Amino acid sequence: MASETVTFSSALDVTPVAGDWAAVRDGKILGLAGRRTAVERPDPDGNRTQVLAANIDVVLIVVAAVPRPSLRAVERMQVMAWDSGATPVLVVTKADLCADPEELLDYVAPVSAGIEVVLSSIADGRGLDHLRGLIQHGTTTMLGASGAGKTSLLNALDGADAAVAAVRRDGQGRHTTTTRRLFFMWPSGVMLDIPGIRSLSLKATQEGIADTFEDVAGVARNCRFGDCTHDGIAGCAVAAAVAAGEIPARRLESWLAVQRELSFQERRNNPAAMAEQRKQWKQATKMSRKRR
Ligand SMILES: Nc1nc2c(ncn2[C@@H]2O[C@H](COP(=O)(O)OP(=O)(O)OP(=O)(O)O)[C@@H](O)[C@H]2O)c(=O)[nH]1
Ligand SMILES: [Mg+2]
Ligand SMILES: [Zn+2]
Repeated sequence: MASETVTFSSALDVTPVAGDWAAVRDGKILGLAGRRTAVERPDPDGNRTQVLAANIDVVLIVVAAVPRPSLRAVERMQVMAWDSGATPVLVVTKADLCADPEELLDYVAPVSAGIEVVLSSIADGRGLDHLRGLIQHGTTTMLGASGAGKTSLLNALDGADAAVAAVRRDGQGRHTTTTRRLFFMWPSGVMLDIPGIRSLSLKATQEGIADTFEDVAGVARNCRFGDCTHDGIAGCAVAAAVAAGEIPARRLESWLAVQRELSFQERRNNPAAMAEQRKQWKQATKMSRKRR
């Protein structure tokens, strides 16, 4: 793998990120190709977005089997992955540490309806061949908390010693991986190792949410009112499905939480909509005053 330090022209209107295709001459990036997909999240300041990786085909959502993975985290990383344009796969790794992997798969089933789930372990090798098959045709990146086992997975998946030696850093410490790096995998495929994600704040779209919450969104189309708030009012198909045990209650809560987050973002990014909302709130307050 060729590696060199390049600078980029301040005339570029987009900052190059890992995964970008760049035109380089004399150590300088002159231009970038348009991005096919982009894994994004809000900047820490919340106003802009940060592109974590570009041109990714597969996003492995990596969670450790032990301690029990956070379903909320899986849902959020899934929204991020769907929104990027890539295909998410849930990887439950460190399966060797788990006494009952089947039970664990049942546990994550409600949050992985439309995606593939792979149980893996670098200790006993399970799932690795299957993952090699998934990553061989394009570029893959991994999303997951620090310590989830992302870099270990990359090492285990790759047969080429050189790349392994170059990345093997399997200390117990937090944030072992601090930079983003592309690795050419053996026999084929490219993987981008990125540091664990600390914050689960989202830059979501309705589409990403609908893909992730396919079960809830599908049923919601049957609610009697188009603007149904799904909080138990008459004609709500989602509330009925929860009551009938067809949709877990936490799934509905999760879905409502990301919806709220999305509408907050939309208002923040759209001051006119924010003003409109304020007007509506004011009116509602006035009306409730009048009624009294
Ligand atoms: N028992 C067991 N331990 C594992 C497995 N995979 C990873 N580990 C251990 O988990 C720890 C963290 O692994 P890393 O691969 O560094 O985690 P990471 O997700 O890359 O973490 P950051 O780089 O900080 O984001 C290391 O001590 C690994 O040895 C596994 O399949 N089984
Ligand atoms: Mg790492
Ligand atoms: Zn409803």
